Amino acid sequence: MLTIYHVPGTRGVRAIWLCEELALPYTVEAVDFSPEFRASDSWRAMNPVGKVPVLRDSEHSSTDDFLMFESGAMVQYILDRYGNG
Ligand SMILES: N[C@@H](CCC(=O)N[C@@H](CS)C(=O)NCC(=O)O)C(=O)O
Repeated sequence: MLTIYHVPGTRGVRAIWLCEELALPYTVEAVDFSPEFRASDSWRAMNPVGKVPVLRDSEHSSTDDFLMFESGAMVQYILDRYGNG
């Protein structure tokens, strides 16, 4: 399952749009866009540069979830892994 940590009106819509186009199951988690939250250790562990979006792929491996940032890279990842050509 793909989870997109997103703030409405920001770049996370790129990954959301692609999931819709590919008819992939995904969920959207709302992120607190405040500078304080984005500076927090918990968020920096998910996105070291403190921005949004973040993508989680819980089916990347049998042991660990896969986390990534950079929306353009997310699009490429989703296409490579789930685009089916
Ligand atoms: N190149 C990054 C840019 C990420 C980015 O700048 N996100 C904006 C929202 S669209 C953000 O978090 N801005 C807050 C900030 O720059 O402090 C990507 O495409 O994911």
